[in-house]
Amino acid sequence: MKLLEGKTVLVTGASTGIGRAAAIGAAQHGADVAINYAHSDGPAQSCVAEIEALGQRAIAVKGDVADPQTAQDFVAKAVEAFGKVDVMVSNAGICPFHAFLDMPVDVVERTFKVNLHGAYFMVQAAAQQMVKQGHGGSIVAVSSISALVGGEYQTHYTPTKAGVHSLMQSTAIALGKHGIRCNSVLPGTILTEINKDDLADVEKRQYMEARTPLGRLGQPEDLAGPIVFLASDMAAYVTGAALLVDGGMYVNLQ
Ligand code: NAD
Ligand code: RM4
Repeated sequence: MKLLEGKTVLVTGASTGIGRAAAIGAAQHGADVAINYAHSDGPAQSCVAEIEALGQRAIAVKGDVADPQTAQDFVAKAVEAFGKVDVMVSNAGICPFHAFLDMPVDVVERTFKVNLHGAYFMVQAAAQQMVKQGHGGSIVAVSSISALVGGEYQTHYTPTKAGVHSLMQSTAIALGKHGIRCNSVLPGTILTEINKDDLADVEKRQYMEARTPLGRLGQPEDLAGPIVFLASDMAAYVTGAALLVDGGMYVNLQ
């Protein structure tokens, strides 16, 4: 059964990792997909090609989510290509691991801007379009297990992920009257570019694996199903919710 037939899905930061898996998962479920990406064209174009090979339409729009204009531009280009926006997956994020006491100001500011301001303006731009269309929609933000727990080298990052989680709670209220649902997924530790260097530390990686009841760290594709579900009408009465997708890591105290 295809869950997103006829829908237009937008995904930020979708040339790699979780965003890419979500974009391809949406296409496998019958959606046309617009992806935002920040850096090199190659991975974005290969994501577009993968979606087209599935028989769906796709466009890639370059832009830095930290700039509020990027959100307006992304939504406008998606509407130009596909006529509407049904789903926004706000996924783009960075986590430059760094100790707290000597954290550079620019690293803090950039992390806040990309992860939190970026999500805010993307969600707002998508919601403005959905309200104009008048037939509701679904917004899924990629928060994190780190919205609920801390990280020694993530003091600039975990507040942004708690912020994204909180943003979905407030927008669920603000947008409910328009039939727009807002939820977040909270991935645990997923093997992607964002933590490649951090997990190159074998001891740390083994510790994270041992904390995970399902016995392995996640793959980007582990997020595709939960994101597609929340995006789809299967989740028609789900809003303001947060879904941990972490192999059980969060509940594993002892
Ligand atoms: P990733 O590095 O593969 O993906 C992040 C994507 O965001 C990249 O494609 C990157 O180019 C893009 N991006 C970064 N800055 C951007 C900007 N300014 N504008 C537009 N795009 C930008 O890593 P990932 O793990 O797939 O990360 C995706 C999301 O998942 C992030 O928000 C991250 O916080 C979240 N997350 C990841 C994990 C994990 O363990 N990997 C766990 C919890 C949450
Ligand atoms: C997540 C979580 C993971 C980490 C990534 C970067 O939110 O903390 O363990 O690897 O961020």
